[in-house]
Amino acid sequence: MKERIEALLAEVENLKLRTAQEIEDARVRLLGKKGEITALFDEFRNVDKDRKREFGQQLNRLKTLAAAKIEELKSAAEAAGQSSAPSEDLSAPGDSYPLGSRHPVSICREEIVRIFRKFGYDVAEGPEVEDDWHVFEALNFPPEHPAREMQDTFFVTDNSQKNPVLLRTHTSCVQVRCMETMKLPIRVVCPGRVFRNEAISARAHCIFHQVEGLYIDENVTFADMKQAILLFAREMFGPETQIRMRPSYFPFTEPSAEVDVSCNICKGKGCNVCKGTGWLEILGCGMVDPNVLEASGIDSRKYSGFAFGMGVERIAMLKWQVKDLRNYFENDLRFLKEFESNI
Ligand code: 2NL
Repeated sequence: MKERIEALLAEVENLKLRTAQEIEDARVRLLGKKGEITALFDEFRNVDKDRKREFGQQLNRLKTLAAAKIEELKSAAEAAGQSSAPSEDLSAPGDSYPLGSRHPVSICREEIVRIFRKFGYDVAEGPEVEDDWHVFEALNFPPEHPAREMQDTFFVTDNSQKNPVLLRTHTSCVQVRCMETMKLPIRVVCPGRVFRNEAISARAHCIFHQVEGLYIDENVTFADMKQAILLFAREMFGPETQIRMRPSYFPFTEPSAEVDVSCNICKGKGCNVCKGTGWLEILGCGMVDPNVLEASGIDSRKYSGFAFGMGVERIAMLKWQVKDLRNYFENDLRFLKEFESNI
């Protein structure tokens, strides 16, 4: 018995194990139910009375030492990154996360802005919460114009007061700020969110997006505007695209026009998207009214300019034949995922 205790003591002293599994195996072999040290305790019952004290002390020392050694090895292994849990498979592929996609309205807005930047226009943004001056007064809206009523505009302050605060109903107010502050000549596009107090339907929403443009210099003519819009339309809808202009009215331009592009689905033959006409309306435009130039401190005898505005949701509807505007605001993943390839 003495030799076996001594042999085991020496073995315990020299234990050099690395992995959690090796350490656990050694613990079972020495201290487990059928382990060697446990077996010695069983034999201890048969030891002569006069040697019991001596062997008892040695056995207890062996057991304490073995348990301490196992604990020591375990913490050393854990510190070296070997937890007692099964180790990770480092060659396994990483977790995959679903990729988002760009919103069709963002894709369209960026495409419009990209084209005008290429033509040499700057990009300007301004506040969504504006005052009556920048949204209506400076743009030649008469005092009784219906857009100035509660039914059409969201007011932030009482609209019976002078110069009330409101949510902008178009991004022209950003261009008014450009005319007030920028050096002439001005070439600028203003993308942004606008707000109208309207009932939500397939064709209207109370929040939508516009891109407006403004070009002011000496001797700017209607022909310059027509050419700029034609070049834009061909970049946006393809090199075969034709445009036509119909007379229209806006308080801030004179003369004013609405612009249609030839339907790129039926190539002008007539289909259900263009409702058989062969044409699709894409924007409104006109020569900036002299009153509007003067309101922002620009000499209308020296300078002239053109301006245009378009609804981004409308352009995106035409581009992808989306029938219901509400799709753009609901963020239903089944709809958004259809634009993944346009990233
Ligand atoms: C449309 C029509 C238009 C403008 C916007 C404008 C801005 C200034 C001066 C004059 Cl600062 N005009 N903007 C001009 C004509 C039409 O928008 O149908 N938009 C969705």
